[in-house]
Amino acid sequence: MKWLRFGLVTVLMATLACSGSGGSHRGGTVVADILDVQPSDGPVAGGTSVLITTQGFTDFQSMVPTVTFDGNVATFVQAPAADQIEVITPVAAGSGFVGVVVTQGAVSATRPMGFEYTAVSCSITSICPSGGGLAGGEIATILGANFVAGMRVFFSMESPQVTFVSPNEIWAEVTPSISVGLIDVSITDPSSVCVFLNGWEYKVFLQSPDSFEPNDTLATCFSVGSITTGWSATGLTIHDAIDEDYFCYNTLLVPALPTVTMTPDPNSGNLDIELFDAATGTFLAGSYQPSGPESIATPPGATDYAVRVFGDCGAVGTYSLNIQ
Ligand SMILES: [Ca+2]
Ligand SMILES: [Ca+2]
Ligand SMILES: [Ca+2]
Repeated sequence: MKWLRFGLVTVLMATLACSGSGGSHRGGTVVADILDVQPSDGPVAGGTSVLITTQGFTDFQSMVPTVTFDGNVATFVQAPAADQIEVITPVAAGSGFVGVVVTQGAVSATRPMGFEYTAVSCSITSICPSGGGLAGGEIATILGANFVAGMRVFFSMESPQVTFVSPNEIWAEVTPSISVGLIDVSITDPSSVCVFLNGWEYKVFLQSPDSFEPNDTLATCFSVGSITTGWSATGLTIHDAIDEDYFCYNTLLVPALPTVTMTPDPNSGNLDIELFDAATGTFLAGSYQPSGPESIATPPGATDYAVRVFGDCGAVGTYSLNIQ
């Protein structure tokens, strides 16, 4: 190719020298060529800034050409030199090599296989929350890599509302389902599909508000009083994605500082706990196991404490609480 191109340039220069004008015709045929496309590859989603170097065209700075990739028009950015043009690649139908064509009036040059669209597969690393009711409607935050605008998201069906936030984050409305259980969540674009196995769980929520509500803030915590012989309750619920349960206790008269243990029912979502100084609101400690019980030993330094129970990422569930 190098020799071929050198030869073509030589012919062109010879032609120019012979004609003695700015015309670039040889034997009635327009001699124009694409000498270089840099970079020569980019993702199927388009958006790659490409510098194209040519020969045999009229000054691009005075007459902007049209550039196509596989017939799709690229977005003009600038003509940094008379024989160079910078464009943004359009979206491709799929991966593979495509022809690049520069057209300026009646003059045109083609570089077959001048650009390769590469399939960059997306990946999903987490979905938050990780489950919800059969009615759907939650806006799930999907984190991962290589997301592009226009991607389609599938839960039980295709999500009707998808928001591209960044190459690492997409928001998507969860679709309804007629059956409970784990499903795979997938994201597709024209070039690839990425799947998050068991990415979403449809559940039947049986939780209803417990008898200690409302206790969603430190100020409205349910006070269990002084922990002299311990305190416990069962059948407590984080009944929806925004429920939080605060329980306050006092240690002024206790012989030893108690340990707070929250035990979720086996079918509950991931529940966590945090401990605060109830008088100042200062965060003291948190316990965030991915499943199972959470436990925090009350640290010294305060007399009024508050434990906060909440669902990770909107999780719900039934739990018991023991302060002893
Ligand atoms: Ca509750
Ligand atoms: Ca509550
Ligand atoms: Ca947990």
